[in-house]
Amino acid sequence: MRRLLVPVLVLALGLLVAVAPVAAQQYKLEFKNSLVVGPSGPWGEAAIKFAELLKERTQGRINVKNYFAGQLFAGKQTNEFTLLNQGVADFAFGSTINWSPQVKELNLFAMPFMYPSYKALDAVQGGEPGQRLFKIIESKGVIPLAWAENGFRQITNSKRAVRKPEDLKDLKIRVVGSPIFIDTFRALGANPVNMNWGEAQQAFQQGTVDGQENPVVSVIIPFKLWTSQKHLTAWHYAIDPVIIAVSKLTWDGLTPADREIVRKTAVEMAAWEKAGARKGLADSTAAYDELRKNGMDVVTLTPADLAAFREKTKPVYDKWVTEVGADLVKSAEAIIAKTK
Ligand code: X2X
Repeated sequence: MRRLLVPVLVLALGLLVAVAPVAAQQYKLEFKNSLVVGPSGPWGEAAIKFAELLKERTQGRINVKNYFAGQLFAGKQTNEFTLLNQGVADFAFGSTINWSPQVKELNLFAMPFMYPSYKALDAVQGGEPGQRLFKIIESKGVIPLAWAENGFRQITNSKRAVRKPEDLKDLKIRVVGSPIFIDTFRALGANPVNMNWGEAQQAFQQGTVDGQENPVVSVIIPFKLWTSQKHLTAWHYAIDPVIIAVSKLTWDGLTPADREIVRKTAVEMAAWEKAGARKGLADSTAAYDELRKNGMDVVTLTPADLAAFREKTKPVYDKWVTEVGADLVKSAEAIIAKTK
């Protein structure tokens, strides 16, 4: 009897270890989260809260370290998706623009003058196109958890007020390395140049480029772009969502209970961040007032002004319908039309 007991106990113990969920000590000590921006502004602040909440909610099992300002991808922002796919980054709070070289369907949000309102954007993200995009991302080894936001992108420059396409003529405008932006700014008669965000800030200071385009609350205010950019035109020509995502390699290593905590926390943080990115824009003029207070001149456009920009960029829109996928664009257009 006694002879039997020991091997049975050993066997039982072995089984217990084999079926036990991944224990805390089996997780790596640090999960890396990638961001292109710094810690200030809603985008960075949401990442800080995300790390704090995950640590608390998993009793320290999931310890996220935020790598701000493109540290993980050495400044090359269009590499972020690949890092996630390879598991070099565990998480990212990533702009869809930066991921669009690997997921070309994400150019759906950069189609010139497609989104008339936040309502239209939310309906597209919450509807069929949003679900389809999440499936495409997942098929590429990245698990998208929730839609957050950089925001509607507005044009700024150091030279002159922009009210009509001709005002952009020959202005050297920094854009992200996603080809749709080169197409759009060429169509408008400007001189677009690709540049990573880190280098771009130096270029603004040195005056080697004239302008750029970025959202007011998430980027222009936290980065104090008024130190180099005098004129802003609120033309809402493209929207830039942020997706909170996790590498599939990382996700597969988490227990089901921890995955649930991660998903829930990402959804909460995305909603919090989206509200922050829209604050002073959707509900008041506070964000524009802040720019004016800092010496910027803010131009708003009439529907007739906007029509001139839309007309100039129509060939770009038409070209990118095919690049993005006609089906996907149609699906989004139908949803947008219903929100008007
Ligand atoms: O580089 C930019 O312009 C930024 C910060 O908006 C993105 O990451 C797309």
